[in-house]
Amino acid sequence: MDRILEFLQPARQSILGFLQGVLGLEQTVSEAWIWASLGCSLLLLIYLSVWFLVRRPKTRRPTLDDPTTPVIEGVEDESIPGPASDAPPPATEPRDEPGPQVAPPPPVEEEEVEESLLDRLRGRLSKTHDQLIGRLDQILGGGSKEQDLIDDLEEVLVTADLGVKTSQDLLEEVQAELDKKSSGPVEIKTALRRKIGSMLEVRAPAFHTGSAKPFVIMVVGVNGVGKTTSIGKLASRLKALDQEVMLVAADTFRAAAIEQLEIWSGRAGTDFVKHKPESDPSAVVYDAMQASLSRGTDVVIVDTAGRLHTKANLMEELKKVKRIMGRELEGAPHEVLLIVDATTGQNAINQARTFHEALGVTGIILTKLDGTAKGGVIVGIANELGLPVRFIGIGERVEDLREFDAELFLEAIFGEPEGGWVH
Ligand SMILES: Nc1nc2c(ncn2[C@@H]2O[C@H](COP(=O)(O)OP(=O)(O)OP(=O)(O)O)[C@@H](O)[C@H]2O)c(=O)[nH]1
Ligand SMILES: [Mg+2]
Repeated sequence: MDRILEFLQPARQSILGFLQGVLGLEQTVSEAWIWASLGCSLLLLIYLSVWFLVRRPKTRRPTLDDPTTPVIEGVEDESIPGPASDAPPPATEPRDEPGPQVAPPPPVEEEEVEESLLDRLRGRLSKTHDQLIGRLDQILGGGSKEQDLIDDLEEVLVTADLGVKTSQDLLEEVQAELDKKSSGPVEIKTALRRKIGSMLEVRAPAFHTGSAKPFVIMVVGVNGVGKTTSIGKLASRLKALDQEVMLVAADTFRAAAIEQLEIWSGRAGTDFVKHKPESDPSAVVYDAMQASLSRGTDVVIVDTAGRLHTKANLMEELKKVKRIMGRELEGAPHEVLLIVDATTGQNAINQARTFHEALGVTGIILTKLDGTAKGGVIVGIANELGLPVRFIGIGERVEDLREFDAELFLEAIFGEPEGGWVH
């Protein structure tokens, strides 16, 4: 305290001189004025310091402008105005064509009600459950004759978007069960559950990013299915596992698409490679491959277009992008992930077939399973194309991308089996 008073002495003396000499105030009045004004100044100083600390912008995320890396021509990564992770996403540009609007990543909610994985999945898949199992229960409990039962079941399976072939396969299973005569509704339902389970268990190499460095993931799918959003969520998952991730904006169709990926990149804290809108996607990928190889990136995730500016065939463009990856790194891309929107229903199987024939898809991410009754499409895709479902999207938040677990999925859809769960 003495030190503070000593420090304030010169200020006190000069104000005292001013008040007494110029204004002619008495000694006691002048002293009161001095201490009041010094106190106010101190309070103002404290207030300004706190305000400055609270409003100070957050630290920028890391970018490719690391001085240890050689400058890569065409990689526009310096001075990217990355948004603060908790700032509201900026407004996005209007689309060049009609289609789903660009969705900036939703804000990260810090507090979430504790909910088990199964409960959450059940909640999100409730419409598919109602469409498939709710109706199934009605039919099985209705005491219909055998042929009526088969007809009704067929209708349920087809309208639940399992696809014609898959529905037929399942009906054969039901027929075999009915032929046993001793089978009732419970046995039929159990047989269906078992058969759907075996359809979902596709034999495929595991999704293991450690098998190559960098592990290159090419993400494809028609526009609006959730490619960019799924990439953002996947990047966050990988970053949480301490992987060095690079996101690549090879969907150059519109500026907003690049911006959207950049926001996700900022949130997850990944490297980011982009060119100008409308530039050649292959050139972006070439730069990204070079950069990731020189930096020792663990995982490179490439966002691609669902449509093009030119009349060029989308599949031909994507094949070219894929070739560039393989040319720069043998074996790349290590995973070609097809994003499929569950709400598309039956059409999703056709889309998947087209992409698979052109690009050799290695896995599926099925998005928007929340709020749709068409979740059965997952069974059709797995069964008809023999492609593994790697992840499912059950919402727009980061944590809404889930590794696909066939058993958990069945539990969520079918509900508790006879005799309860074995824990
Ligand atoms: N409800 C829900 N919405 C999702 C899910 N995944 C993505 N979306 C939403 O789907 C919309 C389209 O997602 P994008 O990631 O922009 O799709 P895209 O395939 O990159 O679209 P283009 O870049 O136009 O080809 C956005 O509004 C997303 O928030 C999901 O699992 N559930
Ligand atoms: Mg996109």
